[in-house]
Amino acid sequence: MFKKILVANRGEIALRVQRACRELGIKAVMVYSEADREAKYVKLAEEAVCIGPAPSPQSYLNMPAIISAAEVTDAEAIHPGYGFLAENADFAERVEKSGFQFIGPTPESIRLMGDKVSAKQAMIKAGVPCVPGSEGELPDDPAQIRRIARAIGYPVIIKAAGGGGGRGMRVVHTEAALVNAVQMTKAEAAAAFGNPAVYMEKFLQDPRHIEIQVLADKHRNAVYLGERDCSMQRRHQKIIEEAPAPGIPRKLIDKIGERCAAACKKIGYRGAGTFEFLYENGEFYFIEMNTRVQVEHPVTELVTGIDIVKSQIMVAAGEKLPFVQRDIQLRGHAIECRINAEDPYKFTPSPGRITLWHAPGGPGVRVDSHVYNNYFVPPNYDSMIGKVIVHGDTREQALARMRTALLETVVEGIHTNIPLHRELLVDAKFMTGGTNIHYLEQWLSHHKR
Ligand code: MV4
Repeated sequence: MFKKILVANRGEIALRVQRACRELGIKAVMVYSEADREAKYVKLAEEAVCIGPAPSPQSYLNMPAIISAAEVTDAEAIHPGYGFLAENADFAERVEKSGFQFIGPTPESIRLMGDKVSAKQAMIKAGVPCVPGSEGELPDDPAQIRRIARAIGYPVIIKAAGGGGGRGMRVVHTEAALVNAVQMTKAEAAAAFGNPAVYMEKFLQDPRHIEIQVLADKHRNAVYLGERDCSMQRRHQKIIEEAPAPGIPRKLIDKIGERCAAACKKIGYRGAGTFEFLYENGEFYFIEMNTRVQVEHPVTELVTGIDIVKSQIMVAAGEKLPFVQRDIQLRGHAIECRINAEDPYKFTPSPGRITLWHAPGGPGVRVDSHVYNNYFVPPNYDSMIGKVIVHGDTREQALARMRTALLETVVEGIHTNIPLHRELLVDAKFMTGGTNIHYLEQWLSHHKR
């Protein structure tokens, strides 16, 4: 096992990885920007290295600074967390070329999944069901483009191979708008991702966003850890996630999960990963794979009892997964509410000093946050300041525990989205379960504040 790991991230996930290291008896080296100098997880660390000024391009995205920090502290491995460099294949490659273990998949896997066209082709080959669409990249010939769209049927969606997470997509409803839309998307993709390649899919109108968590080791063992429902989102920012997904037959999830685990074995995937699906009319359609630990991993940890971050570290060190598929049993229901420093209805960022912080507690309540009394939320980064996660025997119990937890939570000095969460937790449709990806935006449009 590693003796020392460098944590190349900030905020709640940096603290989450530090906690996993402590549990494993591994020393964690924290890196921090000038804006995060006062963070408690930095003070709490036996070692910490300043990697640059507040703007992330000069600190958390600064590859030479991070690799140098690993060199001077004699770390053996680097955990990238999520965001920043977590899905940067060139970073993973530079980490390994410098003699460190990257805690995540190989650069080849990251590259394969980073290109959404090659990702989809790999998944089709591995037997994972995908959205009907073009066979790979779209050709330039307008007649061929029209032929492909006719075969798929309108509406279609044009997506950039270099995109993902909602970037570089365009919905097309008619043939009249098609060729221009393809050209526009290609031009935007070339500018944004340095890759003009685009592909086409049938546009699904009212899907849910369901994702499957996987874990794989370096010995071709792979398991799936059930699913998460991440449909409650606005502008591709998830705000509530839960496991299991309400109302989806377990047999169907198991069938898809088996395919995901088999795909991992087939491509030699290792580490934690997430297969993102759209779910509509009882069918799953793969859209993308995330090659990192995700913000919402705790709901899966609570229903499976498996520590995903510890598992990432153990498999990176070459250990075999200590469980097989039949060992993985789901228990109860978990819900996560992301707490953002923002206006709850206008969504404008609300950085600044937190004059009072009181975290909730009690049975089945978990708080993943780096925040404390008098903490200053820097304006330079993502607005998420923590997550409240609850576990109950049933979804109803989890909902009740979340309502109590958010009633107990006190954040003064800045605005947060807690008032929005409190309203959603008593919303009749959400309480029934199974709302789709458009629900929150529709709800907001007629709950004007
Ligand atoms: C789609 C889709 C409908 N049909 N693909 C957006 C993020 C990216 N991961 C894929 N996305 C979508 N792809 C087809 N063929 C609708 C979305 C989409 C979406 C997906 C998941 C969660 C939220 C979303 C919000 C808007 C659109």
